[in-house]
Amino acid sequence: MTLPSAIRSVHARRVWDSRGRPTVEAEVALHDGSAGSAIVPAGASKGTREALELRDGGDRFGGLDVQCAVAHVNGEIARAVQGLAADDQATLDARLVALDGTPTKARLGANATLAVSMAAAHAAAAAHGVPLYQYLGGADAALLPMPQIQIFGGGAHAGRRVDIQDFMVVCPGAGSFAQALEWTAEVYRHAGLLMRARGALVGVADEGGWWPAFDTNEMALEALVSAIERAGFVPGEQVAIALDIAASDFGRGGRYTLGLERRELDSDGLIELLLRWCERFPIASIEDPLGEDDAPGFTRFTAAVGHRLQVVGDDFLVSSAALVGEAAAAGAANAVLLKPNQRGTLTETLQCWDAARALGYAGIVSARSGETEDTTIVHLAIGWQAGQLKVGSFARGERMAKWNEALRIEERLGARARFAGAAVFGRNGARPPV
Ligand code: 2PG
Ligand code: MG
Repeated sequence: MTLPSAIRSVHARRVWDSRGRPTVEAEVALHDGSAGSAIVPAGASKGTREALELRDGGDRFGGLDVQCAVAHVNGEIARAVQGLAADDQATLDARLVALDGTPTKARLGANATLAVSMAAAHAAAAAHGVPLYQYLGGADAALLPMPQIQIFGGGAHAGRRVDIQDFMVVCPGAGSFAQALEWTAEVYRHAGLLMRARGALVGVADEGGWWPAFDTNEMALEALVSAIERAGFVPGEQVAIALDIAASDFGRGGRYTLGLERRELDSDGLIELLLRWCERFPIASIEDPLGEDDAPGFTRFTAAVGHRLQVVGDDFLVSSAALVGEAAAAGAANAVLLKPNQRGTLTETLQCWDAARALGYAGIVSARSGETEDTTIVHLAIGWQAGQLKVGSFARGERMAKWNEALRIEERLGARARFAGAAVFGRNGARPPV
């Protein structure tokens, strides 16, 4: 007998992301007539241990076409998953992993496998007649995440105009997700006014943050504090700073080059610089403070500040349960960024979050710098009760689609909705900044 939730057909097509690059969309249709679709995002500052995104190479679109990944979905993958129950995600994803047969999804491409993994989850939610966040998290899924929202872009997302990649804000003082967005909207607006008043031409970087026209990295931090104050908020209490240093982009082997300031630093030098910033500025969270290959640096940095702020591994941990286990044993980082395309299936990403949560790590579900209108990650953040969500800035449709989706869910949950609030920074001994 065919289950109603059994997969009837899978179809993929090439669509385009926010950088105008090709990416993979998959549609999964079930025997009961339900269907779901999802689009895979793409990073620019990637960890070397991420699952492999299959690109065609050659001349077209700078070698970035995804016709091979699309063909894999429409051929091999479609045949292999037909008849599987879409609402048995673990079995479906295990089939995708086994079919690929490599440790990094190098054969079929993590973009091919993830598109199907996510589309199947959407189809399963539809078959159960509930929104995806509720399908994933059950009736308890009512925790709205603390948003991390970029105000200035930098690093690989802004032609390396400044070294640091993401200058973001979080709102530990806000009482709801909707209020955190309102506050961030004011900070973003004031940051734009401030740049214009300085004569710094205002455009936006890859994720919608203001283009970083600064002479030093510290000037960006000072401007961010000014924007928070001009918007009428108490820095550190109501609105605090979150940074993604993305240090792997300017350092290897414990040697770091700050291009903007023409400075070479070793691991200890970079740690010292970041610790000074943590003293001077109301910073609540720092992502990838050291390079992905600098585990000892991560341990030293976490020992120095991990009791009072969030230290996040992104390129360092690449959403891997195994790497989180190793990091925890070494006291490196106390939070993990969760990006499904770093692994290539939802199940493996959730395994990372389960492992991290059990070890006392905080979790931040995150978009990539190359995004689309797909809002799956919002449902993951709420359904998995991650507590935090990073999507980029407060501009551009591919970012706003996600913030607006979370707003709709908060409204739909009504009195049941809870906001993660300042408590998210309180795990693992870390406390919110004052
Ligand atoms: C990151 C992300 C989002 P990318 O480093 O956290 O800012 O960037 O998708 O380019 O890796
Ligand atoms: Mg990052």
